[in-house]
Amino acid sequence: MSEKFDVDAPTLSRYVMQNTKDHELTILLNTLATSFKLIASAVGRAGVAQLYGLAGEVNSTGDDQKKLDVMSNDMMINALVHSGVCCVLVSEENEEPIFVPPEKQGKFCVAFDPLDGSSNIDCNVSVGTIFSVFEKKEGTVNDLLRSGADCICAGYCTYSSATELVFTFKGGTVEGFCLDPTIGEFVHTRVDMKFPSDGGKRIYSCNEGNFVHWDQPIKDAVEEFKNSAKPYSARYVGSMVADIHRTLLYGGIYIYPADKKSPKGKLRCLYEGIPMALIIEQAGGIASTGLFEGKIGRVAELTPDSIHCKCPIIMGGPRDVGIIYNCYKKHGVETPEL
Ligand code: AFP
Repeated sequence: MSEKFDVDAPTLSRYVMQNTKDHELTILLNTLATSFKLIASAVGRAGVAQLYGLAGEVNSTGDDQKKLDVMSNDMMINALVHSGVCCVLVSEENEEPIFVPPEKQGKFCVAFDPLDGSSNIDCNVSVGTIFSVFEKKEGTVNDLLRSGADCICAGYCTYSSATELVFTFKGGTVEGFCLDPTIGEFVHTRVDMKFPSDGGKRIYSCNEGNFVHWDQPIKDAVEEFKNSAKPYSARYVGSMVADIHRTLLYGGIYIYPADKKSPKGKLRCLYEGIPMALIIEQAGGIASTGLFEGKIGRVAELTPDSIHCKCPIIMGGPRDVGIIYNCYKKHGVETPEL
């Protein structure tokens, strides 16, 4: 019987309670986990519940909102507002920040993309939620417009063949939890996740349709990936959560660089760049901006100048980020030490 039933389930709540003495942070993570269960359920039932398709609105970033985008957003906002531990919320789906009513306010500010990659949803390709957490200072949006170095917790949840939550506390390890549908709990399945130290699988991941817009060093590096003695495989889902989850587990490199068409890149700094950078770095990888506004820096050190601002992203291990840096060096660009 004990082979089939876990009599000592290492749940998310247990992990969080054991690893932080902060009760409000425990409530926050449980609240987030509840929203992820709700979103997973909606994504899983999208076909039968006729949730595919557009809601008829355009979101803060100019994308058409899907019905599931709207639902996922409502699920997260309702859960976080009523948690009693949040103060300011920023969602990809809302142009303006959301201020929690004073009687329900707590000490956290949370930025999130409730359903990232949702243009993939109607054909059942993986989607995910990404979040970053900051501590309240003045209770305004400025609390979120701070360096990624001030982010106290970051993570993502992927809705795919399994629902999996990966998160890290500032300066901590990266931990993975799978939703066990038989008990409705996230169970600790990946302990101290590490980016493969040898760089892992030789995979490059990017939207190569943007090739003509890229700077020469990025074009050269991608050509090098393809033409090396052992050519890299191309893998690109177009859902950041899926592409980063694969990169973290298998290795390789994921890039969405700044280019002539999008000088700041495409991805959103607060709820895509910074949280993913924290996870990649704390798992032992590199999260670089590539050449951005005249220099190459760490995504995790960026300070967003507005809640929906963008940033370029180059994420991988030293083996592959090094190939990109060498291409920059050949064009006279100073590169950080790896
Ligand atoms: P959607 O949520 O509109 O599908 O955008 C997804 C996303 O923000 C990120 O998850 C992907 O990695 C990236 O955009 C894909 O962008 P391209 O379609 O330009 O490749």
